[in-house]
Amino acid sequence: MNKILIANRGEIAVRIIRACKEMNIKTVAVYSEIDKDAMHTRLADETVCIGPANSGKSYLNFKNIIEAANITGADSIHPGFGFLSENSQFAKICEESNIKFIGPSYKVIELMGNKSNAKELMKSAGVPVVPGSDGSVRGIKDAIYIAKKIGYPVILKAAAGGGGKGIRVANNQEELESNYNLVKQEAKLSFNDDEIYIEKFIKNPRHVEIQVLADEYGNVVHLGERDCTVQRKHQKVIEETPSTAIDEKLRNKMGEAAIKAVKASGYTSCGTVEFLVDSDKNFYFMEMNTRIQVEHPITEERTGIDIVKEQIKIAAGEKLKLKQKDIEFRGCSIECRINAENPSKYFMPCPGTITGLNLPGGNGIRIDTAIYEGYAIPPTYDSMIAKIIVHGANRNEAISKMKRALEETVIEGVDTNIDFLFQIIKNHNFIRGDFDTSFIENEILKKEV
Ligand code: MV4
Repeated sequence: MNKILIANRGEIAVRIIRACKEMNIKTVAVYSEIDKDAMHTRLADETVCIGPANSGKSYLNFKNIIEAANITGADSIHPGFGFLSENSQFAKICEESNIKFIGPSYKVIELMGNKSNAKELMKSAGVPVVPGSDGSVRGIKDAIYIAKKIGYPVILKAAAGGGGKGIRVANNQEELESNYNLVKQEAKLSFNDDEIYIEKFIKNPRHVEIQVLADEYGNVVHLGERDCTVQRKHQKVIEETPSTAIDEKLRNKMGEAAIKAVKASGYTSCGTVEFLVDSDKNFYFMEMNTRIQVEHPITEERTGIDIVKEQIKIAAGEKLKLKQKDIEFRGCSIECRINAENPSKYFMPCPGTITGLNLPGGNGIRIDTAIYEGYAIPPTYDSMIAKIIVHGANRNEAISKMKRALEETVIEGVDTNIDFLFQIIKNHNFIRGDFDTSFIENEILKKEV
């Protein structure tokens, strides 16, 4: 690999450019008209404007991105996360254009994109799944029959969904009958695919995911878990590793299940296997994310492994040098996502120019960001502007570091969620590791202000 085009923006584009520089790989940034002065545009060796601010016409524009790769002689494309990262059609077009897509094959992206098919495959591979329909539901009668068998409450999910879009809970048959059509309509509208599946609703679960690396020769390792239970409206807010919900024994079991999932699907590249963990410590496969994720740095801090470099080496056809027994898990790492938004106004995004900036530093603190003083955060893209990642010998130390880091942080000119993050970090139940997916709604938002 000689030259990588990064088909993304913001902190992940910067993260990838940095990995390339350390590997002596040339970089091409693509940017929309509004991102002319963005950090990723400034850091890359070459830049190509791929269209107007609207991401449909720029960061999602297949034709312009492929053309940018051809013009600059880039031999590969890193999609980052979001945008084209899980678009199997784009991955296919890269392959047909003789450009290496840095990620799994388009066939695996397609397979995992249908959550119902992915679940069936996992079930047959012996990975634990939530009881529910065998594949998709055939009709309302089928749904009622399955719900009776597994017992209420049940959850209806769009097969093409994921990450929280197109899901609804039904507590009884009446709710099932009304929600069935609603989810089908939502699925049709959002994904142009009205396939849905049904499963037992797990109350107050934890979201625990396993990071994996798989090369093109069948070598697979897992890099432990991330606990992403602290979310608001399906947006992760704080992630940590290790999870306070699992112990060494469960980590090994979930790691082995994740490796099984990877091998059963022929997955290559870095990826994440998402599980729900219930209050009795049972775990169930949810979905697989076929990309590098926002929260990958906490795994890097805890294992000392550069996941983006590993991902690039795998795409270049190298063999994984890492062996499972050599992977060590050290201390605790926590990430806070800083968003330009106003928590007291329903978390409304707050774009604007950064007039003053002081980012934290010192022992055990890492900042992944693409902002700088004077930078104008455009209103066009998502509001996440920085990630604070801490690493400490244990969870208490990591929490202390995060408190200090949040206190040191000054971002002027736009509203941010820094005070909101601080409320979570100092919350008694958070400190005790006692929370589930309802934590922000029930413990933070109901009680304060
Ligand atoms: C569930 C569930 C309970 N039971 N499935 C939400 C997004 C998607 N990734 C899966 N989701 C859920 N699936 C069963 N069978 C609860 C959720 C869920 C959730 C999961 C992880 C983190 C936060 C969540 C918030 C609400 C619901």
